[in-house]
Amino acid sequence: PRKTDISDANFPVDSEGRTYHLGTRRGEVANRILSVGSEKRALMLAEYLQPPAPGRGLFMLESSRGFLTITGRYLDVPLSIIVTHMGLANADFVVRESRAVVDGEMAFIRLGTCGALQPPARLGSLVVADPGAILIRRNPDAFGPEGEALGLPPYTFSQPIPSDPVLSLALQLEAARLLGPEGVCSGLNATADSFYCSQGRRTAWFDDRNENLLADLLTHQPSTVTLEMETAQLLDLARCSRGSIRASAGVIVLADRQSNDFLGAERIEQLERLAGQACLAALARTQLEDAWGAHNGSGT
Ligand code: R1P
Ligand code: URA
Repeated sequence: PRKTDISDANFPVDSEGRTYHLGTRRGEVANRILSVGSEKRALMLAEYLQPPAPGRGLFMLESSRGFLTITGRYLDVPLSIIVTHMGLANADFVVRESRAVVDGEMAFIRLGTCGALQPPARLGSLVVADPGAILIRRNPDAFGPEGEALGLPPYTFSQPIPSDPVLSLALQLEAARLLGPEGVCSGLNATADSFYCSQGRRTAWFDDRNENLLADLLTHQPSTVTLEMETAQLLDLARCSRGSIRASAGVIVLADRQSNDFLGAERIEQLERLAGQACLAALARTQLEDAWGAHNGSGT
């Protein structure tokens, strides 16, 4: 979009009503959103969308911060795919700035990748975050001069944050249809604020004090099966959305944290396509108070 001045330091928008980081405005975003971690995944899944209106292309807009929004239809229902990139802050931008330009109830599904801690999550399966996700945060105070003396824990674990049961079930059913029943399972996810230290990965360069992190995590929540970086933020915002957002997530296991195996690139892409279609179908088939009107965006 054209650069215009920003107003309102509390919730910045430009003179066209475009949000500060995603760059979208009312009419360009649907109330059903598939949030994905990479542009490659988004463009691949956009192949399954139909245009928002006959005779038009898909709406596509990439902001100056690299957030790509693609809006079209799936099963004739308006739907957006948004590249969320990685981490808690980016998930926060996507949910809050999309919420600001959409009327009516919204549904978000995240399709991501993850590491597996224990069965039933296994390499190549899709794990639906049902019952939800916990948040693991590094605690900087533990690493400061008084941290050790005070016995502060280097990492903190939140209580589980629930996913929407209707959306989660819809995703499991659609995924079982496309991946086969043995290709999908459900379980508690853990979202970490780093790929490295707060997921228990160890390197020599930093004092991370995370030797016992995965064991401590399983003591805190024995049923945790997956580790990734966004789901808990999405679920927390949905829980706090005054009933205006339903959210769930499915994550493809590409790293086995016990055997250290990693899934091949070709298989990851196959699974992204199938799981992606399951997410799109679950979003399209979930009933919402749908106030999304005719598409009036100015995309390509
Ligand atoms: C880390 O490699 C990234 O992969 C996972 C994590 O949550 C993090 O974003 O998900 P995505 O594949 O959706 O990015
Ligand atoms: N994404 C993560 O955040 N962790 C993993 O182990 C794999 C993918």
